Amino acid sequence: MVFELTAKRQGLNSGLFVGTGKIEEIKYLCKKNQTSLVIFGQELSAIQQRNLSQSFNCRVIDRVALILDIFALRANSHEGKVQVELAQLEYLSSRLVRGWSHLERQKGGIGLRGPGETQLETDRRLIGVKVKKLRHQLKILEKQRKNRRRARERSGILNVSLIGYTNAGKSTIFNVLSKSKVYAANQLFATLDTTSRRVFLNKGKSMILSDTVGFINKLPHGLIEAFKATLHETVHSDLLVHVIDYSDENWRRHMNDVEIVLREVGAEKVARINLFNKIDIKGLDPRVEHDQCGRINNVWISAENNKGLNLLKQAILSNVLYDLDIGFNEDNVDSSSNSTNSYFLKKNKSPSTGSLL
Ligand SMILES: Nc1nc2c(ncn2[C@@H]2O[C@H](COP(=O)(O)OP(=O)(O)OP(=O)(O)O)[C@@H](O)[C@H]2O)c(=O)[nH]1
Ligand SMILES: [Mg+2]
Repeated sequence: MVFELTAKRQGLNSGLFVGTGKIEEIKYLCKKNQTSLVIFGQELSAIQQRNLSQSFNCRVIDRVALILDIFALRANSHEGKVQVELAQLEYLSSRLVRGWSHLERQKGGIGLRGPGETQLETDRRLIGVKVKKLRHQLKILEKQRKNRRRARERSGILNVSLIGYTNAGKSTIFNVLSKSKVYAANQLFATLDTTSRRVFLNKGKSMILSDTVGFINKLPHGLIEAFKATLHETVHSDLLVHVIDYSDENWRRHMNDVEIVLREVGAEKVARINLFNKIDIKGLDPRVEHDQCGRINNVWISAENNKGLNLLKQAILSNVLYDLDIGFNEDNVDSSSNSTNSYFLKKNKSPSTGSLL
């Protein structure tokens, strides 16, 4: 990155997004640094993007395009790729506006175009066809995902999802707990695909732990739409572990951003544990806090240094035992009774099997 600028504005300039003074400043910097790309940290309209690009004489992209680009780089699985492509096409179709003169020209011709169609109409039609195809593919994948989830639910085992702002340390925690090697790195959206593993909590008690895609402030709506199936996994969890980067000075704001996405996917009511990670950076020791009902609702850990992960397991069990109305103490956790495993039978079977408890 060559330069970074911020601007405070009361109202937005509809044609150029920022004021003419700022435009001149950026223009000067672009020329001086021979800049090839300018990224706006906000969402731009197609017209603004075109006008800015013409002013700066280089490519201009907005926040949504940047996030989509990162997602496209990280997509590994077939489903991930389809989801990202769908979000990209939806974004692109909203960008196809009158104003790029070549799109307005009428081009009859052999092959793709119908007679008299403008380039703009052709592009829209082709995108529409592709979007329909991708949606259909996603529907099939969603069905498979649903079946897998049902099978998991039938097995009656506790489902716990690690959720949170991107780069908070979800995958690192997942790897330590499940002894896996999913990709964890100091970058945005390192994880796109949900990975699930069985993790043992204590003597014979276990859970299915899922590592999920990270959230970000103002996650583009198109992406939430495309990733709905993946995000809905969180809605069907028994418990969410909200991972927070406690070393980040903006952690409160990030927590709030996560809440907004959870609300958007309908997961705001799922039971929650707040997991404050990276305490090593702040030189703190692992600890827990209880809520009024005695459940552990806040845990401080360092996944990197493997400190406090047992406290997280205890917190998960305390929530499960609370649901079972058993109450939490170390005896319950360590006893060889399989009461916590029965929790899932209670949840998923008919009332008559509740006696299994
Ligand atoms: N110092 C420190 N660094 C950590 C800790 N936990 C994770 N990290 C680092 O934080 C970075 C992000 O970790 P990830 O586990 O990939 O984060 P994530 O939440 O899965 O991120 P996304 O998949 O992008 O949403 C990595 O460089 C980790 O090494 C910790 O406890 N302490
Ligand atoms: Mg990750």
